[in-house]
Parts: sequence; structure tokens; C-alpha cells
Amino acid sequence: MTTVSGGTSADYSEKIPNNVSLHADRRLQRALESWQPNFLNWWQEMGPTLPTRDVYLRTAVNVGREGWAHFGHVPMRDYRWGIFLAERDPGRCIGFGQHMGEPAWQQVPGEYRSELRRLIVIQGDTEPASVEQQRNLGATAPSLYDLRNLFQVNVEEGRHLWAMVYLLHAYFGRDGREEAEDLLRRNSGSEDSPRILGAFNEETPDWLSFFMFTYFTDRDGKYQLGTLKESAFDPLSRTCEFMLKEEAHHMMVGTTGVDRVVERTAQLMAENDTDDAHEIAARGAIPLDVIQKYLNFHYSVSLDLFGGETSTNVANYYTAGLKGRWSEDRRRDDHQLTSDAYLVDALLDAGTGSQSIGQTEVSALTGLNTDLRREYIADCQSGVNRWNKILSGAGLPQRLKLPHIAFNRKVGAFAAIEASPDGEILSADDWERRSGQWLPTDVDKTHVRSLMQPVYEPGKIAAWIAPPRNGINGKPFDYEYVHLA
Ligand code: BYC
Ligand code: FE
Ligand code: FE
Repeated sequence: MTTVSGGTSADYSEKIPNNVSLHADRRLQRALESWQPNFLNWWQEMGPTLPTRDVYLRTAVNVGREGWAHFGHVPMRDYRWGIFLAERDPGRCIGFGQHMGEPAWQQVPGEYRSELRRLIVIQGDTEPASVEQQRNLGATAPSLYDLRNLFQVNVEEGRHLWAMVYLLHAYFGRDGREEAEDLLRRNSGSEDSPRILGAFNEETPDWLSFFMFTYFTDRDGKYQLGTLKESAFDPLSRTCEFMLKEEAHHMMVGTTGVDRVVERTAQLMAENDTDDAHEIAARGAIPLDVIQKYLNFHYSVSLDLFGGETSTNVANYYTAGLKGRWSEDRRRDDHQLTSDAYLVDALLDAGTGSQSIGQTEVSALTGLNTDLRREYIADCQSGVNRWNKILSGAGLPQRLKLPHIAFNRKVGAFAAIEASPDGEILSADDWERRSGQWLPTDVDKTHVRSLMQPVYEPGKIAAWIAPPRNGINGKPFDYEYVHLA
């Protein structure tokens, strides 16, 4: 782990590991080194609460395709959070918008400064928020393997915060440094200074929520990072490219976590030839309808993270070159979209007696949040298909499904109405009466929480979840992934 100047290796001899030659810019280095203790204080106060001696974690050592990660047991507070950008492509050109074809920017153009800062701050705000939301989960981990995955996700979200703080410090001067302070000042769920986006002020009180969160909400992260990776501002693009590599593990934790919950429930349903929720609960597992309710909640809250169905913000971001589309270079169009139209989901005849859910044509640029949300929805559906294969494989006729796009929305075209998971518009009274069938009730949450008894013995697993198929980094499931304090 030595410095390779201009290369991709991380320099771990520095106080802040990095591959951006931080030592060459003393001012920036000092600024970041003075933010570092604030970060560590935040980690102590708002990070994982379970006392541990060390955890089997991966640390980034290289941003290249091969061998970028090093695995080993480390005390979490000694984790080497660092600054890693994907390798620079010196010939990179802007791929869309009004600056298409021009060289990518190495500095922030004055005219886009505030918009870029806003995007980076919003992205940066979600990262520590998720750590705060997950801070108490260690106390109820279903296995040491899961405990280790939780902490891996947590330290990487901490590193993602570093990634955004680096950009703020390096490219936004004094106001960037102030924003970096504020990222530690706001807290998930706080009355006075909450996190910026809705989903990041919700609780993650149990492991079913954690798996749903890493499946649905981290997946929003994947898609947002995918659009920022296209950015004309090259340092942002390179930062996001490397974050996406780490994100793959978060996706895996969510996907296989829900797999294993469904597998356990399906197993008990098949063995006992029952779909009775009380019987499944009595046997210590999570009834399928409760899994569906958690899915409904996390999916709908995550849909809100894409912003309104139509948005002039996103049109401006795209035109300016700040935020592209998912797989921008695979799109077969002019990458400007100035004369294109797009059908977005909409509430038609809103506020009248004949209002209905349908679609309306808008300029393609203002419809870009919808475009990204659709990419996301298709990806979410693949997980549901997977879980349904587990159900059919157990010989069961029941299926999980994604609720309608208008269900439980607080942002965008459907924020003003209530709709059922099938997309039927409901009166406020109907919603009040029936929403407990579709969203977790206090009774459901209390039951799920009652199942969350910690299992810290290597190779053992809680009764409500199946063991994983594979361990981490080739290690067996019964490996001592975490040493408790
Ligand atoms: N909650 O024009 P509109 C991740 C605001 S997750 C609260 O439709 P726009 C991670 C909006 O700010 C990825 N407010 O929105 C996952 C705007 O306010 P102003 C995070 C919301 O701007 C798990 C107003 O409503 N990264 O990495 O087109 C663990 C009008 O909205 C919400 C990003 O999101 C909401 N849900 O789109 C760890 C990337 N939605 O301007 C990490 C950066 C909208 O009127 N963010 N509003 O005051 C963006 O690209 C966009 O700002 C948004 C919103 C997609 C968030
Ligand atoms: Fe992240
Ligand atoms: Fe993540």
C-alpha cells in the first residue's frame, strides 16, 4: 500500500488515506484534517452503538478493477476512511446537455456553482443519515455474518460522506467547508435540523426494515450516483464511479437479506401447510403479509426520493450537464432532448370529481425524474421476481408485488391523493380505515421487533431468517466476523 503518483493506489501513510495526492495541497489537507476529528466525534456519538473489539471489514486499497479491497479484522473506530476517486480519463468529454462534446470540467464553473453544491450536499446528507438510522441494529443482529455486513455498510456510508466532503472542501471554498460542518450537524429524525430527504428521517428499527432499506433505498443511491457519474464536473463523476463499486455490496445485503426472510417464512408455510399469519408468527417467523407491508412502505418512500414526476430542477441540471441519465451513453437520441416529449405519470383532472391516475405528455427534460424512477422501478421488480421464485420453489401460490406508483406518495403528482396498492383512488376515510392492511401497523412492528433477539454465536442464526448461501470473501458462515467487546 504505497503511493503510486498519478496511479490508482491508495496512500495509507497519510492521516487521511487518499488517491488524490492530498499531500500536494497543504491548505486542503489541513482543512480536511480539521474536519476529521469532527467526523470521528460524530461516528462515536451517532454511529453504531454496539460495543465491538473488531470487525472483519474490507478497506479500499486501489480503485482499479482488480483487487481494490483488502479484508481484515479492524476496530471500527480505526477504520481508514479515505478519499478515493476512480482513475481520471484525460480525454473525457461531456456526454449530454448544452455543453455536450466539450472537455469535462476539472473546476466548478461559476454559473453552476450553487446547483452543483446543492446536488453534492443532498447526496452527502443521505450517507451519514443512514448510519444514524441504523445505529441501534447491532443490538439485535440475527448472526455475526449479518452484524458484519451491517457494519460494512455503515463504514462505507461514512466513506461516502468523506467523498462528498472532499468535493465541498476542494472545490467550494468557505461555503463548502460550512456545508461540510452542517452535514454533521443535521441528524436523522431531528425536530430542529432533520436530514434533507424524507426517507432519511424514517426509523430503521429492525432488521426487516434494514434489508428493505438496503434493497430499496440504497438502490435509489445506486441510480442517483449513476446519474451523477455522468456529470460534466469530472471530480464528481469520478467520485461517484468509485462509490458505485461499494454500493454493489449494499445491494447484495438487501437482496439476499429479503431472500432469506422470505425463504424462512416460505419454509414454515410449506412445512405446516398454512398461510395463517398467526401460526407463522407463533413459529417465530415473519408472516408474508407483514413482509409485503414492509415492502410497500420502503418502496413508496424510496419512490419519493426521485422528486416530482415533472421538475424544472432536473431539466436545468441536465441542460447544464450537472446530472445525466442512467446509462446516458447507451441512449439512442441526441442527448439534448430540447425538442423531445415524454409521457409521465400524472393525476388527471386533479381536484375534480372525475380525477384519475393516468399519464400526460411533457417536455422530455422536465420528465427526467420520471425517466430515472422508471429505470429504478424495473430494477426493483427484479428483486420481487426473485422472491417470488423462492415462494414458487416452496410450492406456494402466494406472491409479493410492488404497489402502484401512486401508493403512499408524499412527493410529486400523487402527493395530494391516497391510493390503494392497486392504484384505486381512495377517500381520506377509506385510506384511514384500510391503510393498516397495506402499511406496517404498530402491532406488526411490535411483533417484528419482538423477534429481533441477538444471535452472536458463530454459525448460529435467528429463527426468523434463513442462513446465507455464502460467507464473506470466501470465509464460511461460522467464521468469527465480529469480536464483541
Ligand atoms: N424529500 O423539483 P423536484 C443515497 C424537494 S440516496 C424532501 O421535484 P428535484 C443513499 C426538492 O429538493 C441518493 N424533499 O425535485 C441511500 C425540491 O426542493 P426545492 C441521494 C424533496 O430537485 C441509502 C422540491 O422538493 N442522492 O445515496 O428534481 C443509504 C421540488 O422537487 C424530496 C440524491 O438524491 C424528498 N424525497 O429532485 C445511503 C442526488 N424530493 O429546490 C445513501 C441529488 C424532492 O424546491 N439530488 N424534494 O427547495 C437530486 O438529484 C434531487 O435534488 C432530488 C429531487 C432527486 C432529490
Ligand atoms: Fe452511500
Ligand atoms: Fe449504500
